Amino acid sequence: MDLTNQQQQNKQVLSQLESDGFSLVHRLCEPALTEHLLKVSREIEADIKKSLGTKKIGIGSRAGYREIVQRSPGRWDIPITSDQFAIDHQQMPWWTFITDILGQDAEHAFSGVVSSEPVSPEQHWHIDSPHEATEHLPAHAINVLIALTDLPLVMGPTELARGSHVLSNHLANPTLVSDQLVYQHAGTSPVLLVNGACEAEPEYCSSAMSAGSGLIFDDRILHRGMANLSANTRHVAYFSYRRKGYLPYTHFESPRSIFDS
Ligand SMILES: O=C(O)CCC(=O)C(=O)O
Repeated sequence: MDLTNQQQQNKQVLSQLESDGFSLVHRLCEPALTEHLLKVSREIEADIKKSLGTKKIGIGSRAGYREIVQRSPGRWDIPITSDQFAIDHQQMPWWTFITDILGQDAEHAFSGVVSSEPVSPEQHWHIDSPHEATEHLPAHAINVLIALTDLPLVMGPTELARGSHVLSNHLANPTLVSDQLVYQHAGTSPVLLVNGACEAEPEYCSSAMSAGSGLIFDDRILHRGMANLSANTRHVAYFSYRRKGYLPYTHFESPRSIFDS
């Protein structure tokens, strides 16, 4: 039986996710959906930043609040619930990728917007959660990152190290330290993953994205947000999903709220 174009494209995305750890899908979202996500993101971000006011906030999930984390200088992560976004995940154009990878009972873990201000620097390389076993298992969590506006290279899209979702296994490679992979650490880089081995350093991949494009990636891949060298804030919405039974614990770790008295 011949596969339709759509089926062929889906197959290619799944195969790239398995081999490279990521796939960039052009025009994943219709313009109306992209505009809606941008509008909600901007409104919620403005409210949260107003409530944050002059409260002290450091870098990283432990130094942030439940409602806002500064992932690196000038790069703000604001969680936004499905209700706030007013979306049904099963109706989203990426849902079939999620269930193909994580199973029909895949669960939404969290979502939000990452906004990097003009002149915010590039991040340190990091993964979003560590491997769970010595052998390479299928992904336990997948992220979908949607460009909410056109995102030329000068605005600093996400850069990924091709195939590093396999090489980042600290249980298989005793030279790797889990916390230094997950929590941004200046010494972490793609070459670290192959130190002492005869393998080539993973290729660095970053690409301009048009509004509505989606970057789908394995939570275990080494990646970083690039510097925003433009005059405008860069907004990307993210949607994270987990295999049923997997409990993410490294993403939002601060118990405090900006609304605490
Ligand atoms: O800003 C980006 O492109 C990626 C952000 C990220 O990976 C993070 O903050 O953990």
